[in-house]
Amino acid sequence: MRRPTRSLLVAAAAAALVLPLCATTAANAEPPGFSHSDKNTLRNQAPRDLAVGSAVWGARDLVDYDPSAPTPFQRVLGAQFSSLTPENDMKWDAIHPAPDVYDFASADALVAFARANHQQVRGHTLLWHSQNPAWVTEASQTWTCAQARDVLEDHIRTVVGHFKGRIYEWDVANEIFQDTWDAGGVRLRTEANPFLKACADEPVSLIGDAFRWAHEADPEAALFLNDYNAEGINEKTDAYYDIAQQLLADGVPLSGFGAQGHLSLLYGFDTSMQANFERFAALGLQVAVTEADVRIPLLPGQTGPTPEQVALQAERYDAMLEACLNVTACRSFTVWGFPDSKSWVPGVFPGEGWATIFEDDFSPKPAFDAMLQSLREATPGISPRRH
Ligand code: 9MR
Repeated sequence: MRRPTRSLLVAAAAAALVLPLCATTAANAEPPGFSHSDKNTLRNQAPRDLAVGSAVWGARDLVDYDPSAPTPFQRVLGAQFSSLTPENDMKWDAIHPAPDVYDFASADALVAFARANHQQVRGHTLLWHSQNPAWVTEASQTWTCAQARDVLEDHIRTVVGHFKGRIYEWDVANEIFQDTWDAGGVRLRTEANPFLKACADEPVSLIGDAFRWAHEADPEAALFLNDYNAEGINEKTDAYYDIAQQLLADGVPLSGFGAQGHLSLLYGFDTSMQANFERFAALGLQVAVTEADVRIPLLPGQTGPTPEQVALQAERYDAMLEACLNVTACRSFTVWGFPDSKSWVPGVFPGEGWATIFEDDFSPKPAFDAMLQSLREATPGISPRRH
């Protein structure tokens, strides 16, 4: 438990009165003056055993990085977060565009940015049904399981090996279970995922080997299962709980379970999130919030979120962070990019948006303020950054 004692809470509340919050309502042309030494940043208020991260798309936002002249976005990214997740740069279509071609350029730029800013990197992702290159989609039509295994093994050994020692957590298997509303309900994606499809007779064996190959390529990295709609206790997380037990019983080097945390104000918050994390922690696993964002739906005629929606968004972000802070096995909490103009949400959910914790001018939203305050209360004072 990382919860503060009552007296620490009182002390933190008193400190909050004298320490100016970096949250302001002013719309600045320049980002607020965040710096690595700023006490009022997420990374510097986080408990020492919790990385606070953001997704970032290296190919779009980091390849031009000049440490002596960072962009406003890069300044905030470096100052606020102790961990980065490549939003797209380590996915198959980006990093393995042709059978014999690996392209590490933008992922390397991301890792270089992280090193320059004393940040860790979460790898994302090695086995997924989406964002596979055309050559995989085409070749997989005729794969035997042995062929699929060879292709996946080469990919995992090459990619994980390339970044050996520079990635602290890898999302090895992403979204491997269907949703309740998919045909067949919650079961392994043996149709949409080309690798699981080729090995539909023995998918768990393939998944286990994916973890084994990754572990052999980088024994220091913590290896995760990761999915959406996986915050609370539900049919999908029951399936993950079962497969995690099975993999562990088989001696598979599984280290953790990640709940992505893509929420919408259209739905209520599942208060069983902490209990869900606790049951995975009881298996000896780490847990993580890997892709947090909270999208806001607008009614017809509305041009922006209401103050009530913004306040509710802050509550939801903070509820996810609290679930993580309350479980010691939760070692990383990652938001899925910022500011709103860089978010994936409007492109996928028409009518919804405003999902991140920073305004487009990088002024912090109430969600940021709430998270900063919770981190401050969890461990009063400044915790050393993780390196
Ligand atoms: O944010 C990512 C977006 O830029 C891509 O276009 C999209 C393609 O599927 O993937 C988004 O990230 C996803 C992540 O990799 C896995 N969980 C869901 C995320 C949002 O779709």
